[in-house]
Amino acid sequence: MVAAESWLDRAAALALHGPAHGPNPRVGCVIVGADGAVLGEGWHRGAGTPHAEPAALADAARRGHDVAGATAYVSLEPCAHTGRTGPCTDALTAARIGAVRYGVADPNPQAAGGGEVLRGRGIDASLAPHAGCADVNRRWLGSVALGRPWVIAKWAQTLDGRTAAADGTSFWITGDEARDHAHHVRTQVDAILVGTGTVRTDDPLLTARPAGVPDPHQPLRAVMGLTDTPGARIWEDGTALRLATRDPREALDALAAREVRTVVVEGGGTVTTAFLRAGLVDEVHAYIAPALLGAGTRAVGDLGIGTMSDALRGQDVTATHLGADTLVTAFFTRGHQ
Ligand code: AOF
Ligand code: ZN
Repeated sequence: MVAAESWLDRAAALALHGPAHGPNPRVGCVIVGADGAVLGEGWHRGAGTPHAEPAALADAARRGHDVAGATAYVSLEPCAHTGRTGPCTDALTAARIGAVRYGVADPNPQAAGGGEVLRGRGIDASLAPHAGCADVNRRWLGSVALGRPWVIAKWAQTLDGRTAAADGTSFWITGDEARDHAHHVRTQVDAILVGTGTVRTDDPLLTARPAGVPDPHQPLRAVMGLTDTPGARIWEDGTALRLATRDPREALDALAAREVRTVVVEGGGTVTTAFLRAGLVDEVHAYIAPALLGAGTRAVGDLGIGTMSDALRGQDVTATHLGADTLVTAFFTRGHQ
């Protein structure tokens, strides 16, 4: 008998097939028979589509397996609510599943409580805390816990922390690979936010074009600030959102109202600094080019920090070589697991 841990590893791996963007978490489910055989597997493909458990039950049915008495390993606690689809607790009960192990409790009050519902029906359901299952939904879990979109602050800088030269030029600090990576990140989030200053100086499109090809998922593009930017390319197709505020909290509220769970703040420095000052940055992506300018625009402005012990320090740091450049990522909000 393989330990629950390994089957939950499998559930977490299945979850990763789902989209990282969208209002729902990524969830995977594997149904295992008493003899340790996999009877069915499934994952959630995004809001409005079946949850992982019904997907795994359908897979077992397709394969001609009876799941009565089998164990379902799910990366997230089965939901007990009727949302865009029916309760997974009912689907598992109807299929006469014998036991359920889930790696993370569902923090969403609308859907939570499935474990207790199943136990009340005599099914051996329990939480088996699993770091891999939590990692899959780190941003989603953070967003639910914080009650606002998860904020990734992204910028490209020189080795000495400059995002533009003294004359304002900023194209291009980093090379193709780093820029392509940033496009890939855009495919995994719900929204991109910039300030009016960036629209004026860079006139960006802010679309997701990994490998130069427009992605099927295009994040919502939002511009915050009080300055008008008529004629900018971002307004051309009429889909970008104008947020007439300089307050990061207000901007996040407006995005949350549109079911945004993850947003990349792509500057400029004024907006990034405002988010940092407000304690509203959960993750930083700094693309660092081996270039020196000595003068020019700083990636981050004054944060009101006067002494080393007050520095904001990230955790779970990664460093990825992208051509001549390096992407450093770090989390600034503790995992809400
Ligand atoms: C599960 N299995 O595969 C997922 C769950 O209104 P809905 O139908 O879109 O439900 C979304 C909520 O259900 C979501 O916020 C989360 O709490 C839970 N997601 N639950 O049992 C799944 N994706
Ligand atoms: Zn469900």
